[in-house]
Amino acid sequence: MSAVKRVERLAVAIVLLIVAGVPAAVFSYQAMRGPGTRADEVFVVARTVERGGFSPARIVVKQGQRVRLRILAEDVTHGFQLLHFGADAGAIKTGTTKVVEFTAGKTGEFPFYCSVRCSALHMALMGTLIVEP
Ligand SMILES: [Cu+2]
Repeated sequence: MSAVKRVERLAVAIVLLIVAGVPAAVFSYQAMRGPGTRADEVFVVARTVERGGFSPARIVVKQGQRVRLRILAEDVTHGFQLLHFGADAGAIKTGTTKVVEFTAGKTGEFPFYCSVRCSALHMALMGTLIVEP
C-alpha cells in the first residue's frame, strides 16, 4: 500500500469516527442531564419564555412526598423559587443545574417562578406545582 493510500484510509477512519462520535456524545449528554439523572429527581429545564419557558411547567406530586427538583438553566442564567415550600435555588448559571429539595406538606396548586431577570418576558417565566392528596 502506498503512503498516499494509507493517509487516505486514515482520513476516512477519522471522518467515520467523527460522524459516529458526535451523535453518541449528544446522546450521552442527554442521558447524563435527562430524567434519568436520579430516580427520585424531577428534571426541569429552564428556558426563557421566548424559547419555551419551564419544561415541565406542571409538576404533580403527592402530599407528604419529599420532592427533589434538578433545574437546568439551558439558555441563559435563570433562577427558581417555590416560596410556599421555602425552595429557592438562587441564580443557576447557563448550562449548569441546581437542586432544590422540600417536602410537599400541603395540597393545592403552588406557582414557581424564575428569580433572575432572564429576558423581556422574565415575569412570565413560571410554572405550577400541584400537590395531590
Ligand atoms: Cu427569569
